[in-house]
Amino acid sequence: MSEEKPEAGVYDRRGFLHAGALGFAGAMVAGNGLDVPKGPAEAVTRAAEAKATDTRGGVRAWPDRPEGWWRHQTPVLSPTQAPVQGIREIELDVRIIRHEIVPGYSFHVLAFNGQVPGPELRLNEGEWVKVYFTNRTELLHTIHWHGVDLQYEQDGVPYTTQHPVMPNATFEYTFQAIPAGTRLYHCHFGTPLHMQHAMHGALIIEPERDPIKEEFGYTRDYTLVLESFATNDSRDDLNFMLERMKQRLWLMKEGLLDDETLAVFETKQALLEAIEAGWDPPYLPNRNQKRERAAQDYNFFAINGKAYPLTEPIMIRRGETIRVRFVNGGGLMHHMHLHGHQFWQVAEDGNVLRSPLQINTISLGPGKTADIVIEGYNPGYWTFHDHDTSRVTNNGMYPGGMLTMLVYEEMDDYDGYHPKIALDE
Ligand SMILES: [Cu+2]
Repeated sequence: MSEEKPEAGVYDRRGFLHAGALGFAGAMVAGNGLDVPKGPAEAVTRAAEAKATDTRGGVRAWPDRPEGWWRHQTPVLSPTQAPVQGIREIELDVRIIRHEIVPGYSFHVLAFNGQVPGPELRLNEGEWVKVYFTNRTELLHTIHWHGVDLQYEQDGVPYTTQHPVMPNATFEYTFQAIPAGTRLYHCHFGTPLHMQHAMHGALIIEPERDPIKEEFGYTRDYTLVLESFATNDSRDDLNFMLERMKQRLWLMKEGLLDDETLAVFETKQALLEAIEAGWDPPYLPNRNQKRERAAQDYNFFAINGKAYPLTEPIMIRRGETIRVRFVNGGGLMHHMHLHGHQFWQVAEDGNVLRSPLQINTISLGPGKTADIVIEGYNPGYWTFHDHDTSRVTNNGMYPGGMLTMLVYEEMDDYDGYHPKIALDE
């Protein structure tokens, strides 16, 4: 029979079932030929093996910790206190490239080190890092370190904490990697346009002791950067911005660039006086100037730079536990739903939750990160996708977009149904 699943009925549920839930879970799965205790004696043994706090839909506690263990290190902050020796050095640049998001379609993006998303940066909590950021475009940029407790002048907000990084210039960011957790970095200049033209990446700060690792013992660690693109407008948007920047650079070279041209004022009073004197701020409708748009017409949705069917599957084995880190680098809300499993949310915005939460759909607003742990107890091919199904499309065609799969390695040997590549259901 082709119905044979690999080792069906002998799933290793140890650690997944709770003593208190055993009767219910046993009754629930008995009719499905899945794993049930063979009798009272075995039930008692399994109950003893099961973790006291583990139950489906229930709670799970972290290992015993001293009071206040979840509080993060106090940052040193000032880069002047950075060590001269042993500081980690990272080079990042930004350039314009063409990026293929689905087979046969590519578009222009602003890419950190020529990659979409930018390279994943992995740091150890408390270590000092120096990031040399070089601008290889004719636009202006900065880098914001999202969720990092650093000195404000390293925070990458143009005209608030620094001047934007000019074409061909290099800016040095120096900070201590605090606090631990799944975080992100992104451009903060012309943010609606630049961040959503791929200037985003995962920033993972590893703690010295990780309660998630200690409690769940996961073996693989995946990062999924969620992205949304408005490719019909991107070429026009980029060209318009390049044109505007060229004008500014020419004016600057000629010594003609004043506050009003730049629309940057030293003080609020200076702005008010300029308006009083008849200056038109750029947001007036009668200026009729095309600007980067905060609300765009998104038509492609990606995970780690690729839309389905180019998305990479998440691999797992029966009995294995894996960690998945979500980083929402786009401008939309996403609701990632995994079929056939309850997973544990263990962290949000990089910070470990007071207790893990068992769910099957995780919602992330723009800039949010979340860490989940998946226990491999149900072999198969399992769809994992944004449940806002308008984002499971490529340029309006379903299926596509923000869709990947949890794949059990055992399925290689399975002679039943295997997934096809569908592009137009
Ligand atoms: Cu930028």
